[in-house]
Amino acid sequence: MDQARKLVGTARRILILTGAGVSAESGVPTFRGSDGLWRKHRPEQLATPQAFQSDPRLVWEWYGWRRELVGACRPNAAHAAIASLTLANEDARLVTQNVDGLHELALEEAAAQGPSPGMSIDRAAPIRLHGSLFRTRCTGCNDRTSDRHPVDAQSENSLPKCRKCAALLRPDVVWFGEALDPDILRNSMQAAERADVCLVVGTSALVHPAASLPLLTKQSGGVVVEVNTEPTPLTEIAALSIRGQAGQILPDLLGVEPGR
Ligand code: BV8
Ligand code: ZN
Repeated sequence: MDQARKLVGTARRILILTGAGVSAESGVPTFRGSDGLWRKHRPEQLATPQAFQSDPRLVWEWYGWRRELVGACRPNAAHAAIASLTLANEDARLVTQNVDGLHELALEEAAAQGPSPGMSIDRAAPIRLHGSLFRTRCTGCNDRTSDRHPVDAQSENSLPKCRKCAALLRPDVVWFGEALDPDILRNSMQAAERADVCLVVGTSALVHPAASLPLLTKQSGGVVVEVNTEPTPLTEIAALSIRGQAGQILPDLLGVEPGR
C-alpha cells in the first residue's frame, strides 16, 4: 500500500479507469457478479442492437429496472476520493465504463464542498466510454437528451418516443458490437498514452477497447496499479495489484480523508 501511495502520490499525470466494481458498494449490481443476471438474461445478451431490434420492450424494461435501481444509489467513498483527486489535480483524468452516473454525482458533491482554486468541474468530468443510463438517443433523427424518467415498458406503444420526430428512443449507451464514439475513444487513448500511472479500479478487464487502455499506458512507459477484490487479466501487467474493496482502499490510496 505504501508503494502504491508513493507511485500515485508522485505521478505527474494519472489516468483512472473504473468499472462496475467501483459502484458495487453503492448497491449497483456488477455485470459478472452473481447479481449481474436479470431475469436469467446476461447483460451481453440484452446490451446489443440485435436484442433491441428483436424485442425493444424487453430491453427497455431492463434499462428501466436499472434506472430505478441506480437512481436510488449514492456515490461511495471510492467515487468521492476520485472526485476530490480529479478536482485537485488537473493532470488526473477519469475514464469510466460505468453508465450509472455515480462519478458525476460525486463530482458535484465534491465541488459543492468548496471550489478547488482554478479547477472547473467540466475539466474534472469523467470520460464516459459506454454512455449513460440517464440519456436517450433517437433511432430516427439521432437526437440525444438526458432522461431520468421511469420507463413504461408495458407495450411497444408505451415505450419512449422522440419529441422531435416521434421515432422510438433507445438508451444512449454503447452496445456490444457497436463502435465507441471516435472522439471519446481518441481522448481516452491519448490520456492513457500520456499517463505516468494508470490506476485501474473495479473492472474485470474483459471488455474491449476499454481493457486495452492500461496496456497503452504500460507501452508508453507508464505503470499500472490495480485495485480489485480479485485478480484480473491486467494483474500480470500491473506493477502493483491491491486486493480489497475500492471504497475502503481508495480514500487512503489517494490521500483523501474518508467522508471529506
Ligand atoms: C466494439 C454499456 C467494434 C451498455 C457496455 C477484442 C477482444 C475480444 C472482444 C472484443 C475485442 N474488441 C471488441 C470486442 C467485442 C466486445 C467485447 O469486448 N466483448 C467482450 C465481452 C469479450 N466489445 C465491443 O463490442 C465494443 N465495441 O468493439 O466495436 C466495432 C468497431 C467498428 C464498427 C463496429 C464495431 C463495445 C463494448 C461496450 C459494450 N457496452 N456497457 C450497458 O451498460 O447497458 S460494456 C459493460 O460491460 C460495462 O460498461 C463494462 O465495460 C463491462 C462490464 O465490465 P466491468 O465494468 O469490469 O464489470 P464486471 O462485473 O465484469 O467486473 C467487476 C469487477 O469489479 C470484477 O473484477 C470484480 O472482482 C470487481 N469488484 C467487485 N466489487 C468490487 C470490485 N473491485 C473493487 N471493489 C469492489 N467493491
Ligand atoms: Zn427523433
